[in-house]
Amino acid sequence: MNNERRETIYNQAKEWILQAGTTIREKINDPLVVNTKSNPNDLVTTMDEATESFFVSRIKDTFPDHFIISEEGYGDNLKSLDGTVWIIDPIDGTMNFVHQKRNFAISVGIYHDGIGEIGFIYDVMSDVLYSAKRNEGAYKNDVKLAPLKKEIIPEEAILGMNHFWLCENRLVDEITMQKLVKKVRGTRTYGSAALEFAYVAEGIIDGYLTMSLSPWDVAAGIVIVNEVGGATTNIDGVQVNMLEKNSIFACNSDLQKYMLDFLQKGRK
Ligand code: 2AM
Ligand code: CA
Ligand code: CA
Ligand code: CA
Repeated sequence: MNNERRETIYNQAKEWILQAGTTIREKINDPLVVNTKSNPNDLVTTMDEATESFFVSRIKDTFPDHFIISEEGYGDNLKSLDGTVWIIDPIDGTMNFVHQKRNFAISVGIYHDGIGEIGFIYDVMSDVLYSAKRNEGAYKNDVKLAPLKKEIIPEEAILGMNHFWLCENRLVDEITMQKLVKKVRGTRTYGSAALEFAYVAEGIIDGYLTMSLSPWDVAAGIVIVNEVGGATTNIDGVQVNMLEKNSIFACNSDLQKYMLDFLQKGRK
């Protein structure tokens, strides 16, 4: 994708994201219709759907040759990442949106022929926009994020992860995960994958570990974390496939080898 084209798409995406965020803030106290999807904790609201539909209709009008992968069903059913593909989560952290009215984000990753070119993660209620363009660094609002510091050791690391890792699970035995939780300085669970990626990029957590996420949960975060020199793979150290669900391990690259070795010890 040439730079001029990318700049146009970046500016347009940013405008729509800020606009969608303003609408959500204006309606944050309106009565909500909440439905469930795969299980009683898997929520979707009319706001998730309206926000996704807003993006899809704008993109289809303005960039009719672009494709869309998105959570709530308004996008395309893609078998390939050829061309320009917007990978959108209209509200990441729907449970937080419903229960807390904060700590959720709009996540938009824009890929061209499978390469992440642009990433946006918008913390709507805080009005903080994380953004990145490939090879141009990552930003928190207008401030450039520093490259992640290299000297981090596990004993001084804070990891983002949810508590299901400590229950019996299909990926890593829970004793190994309990050892990991005791080894590191601290753990955090924020409830929005996109925000956890943004926090890794900002350097306020040192890694983020998750069992199974969809492309829209991670597409923007991967672009942003890569731009500060972080590592973004699955828990086996393999590149993430943007057409499937993946386990995820995003981190300061200094921690990567240690953590991947640790996880392999308990890998099922
Ligand atoms: P969502 O809010 O867009 O669904 C919560 O721990 C994080 O995991 C959120 O980023 C959430 O995204 C994501 N997630 C992915 N699949 C989920 C599911 N089936 N149920 C709840 N959260 C899910
Ligand atoms: Ca969801
Ligand atoms: Ca999500
Ligand atoms: Ca979502």
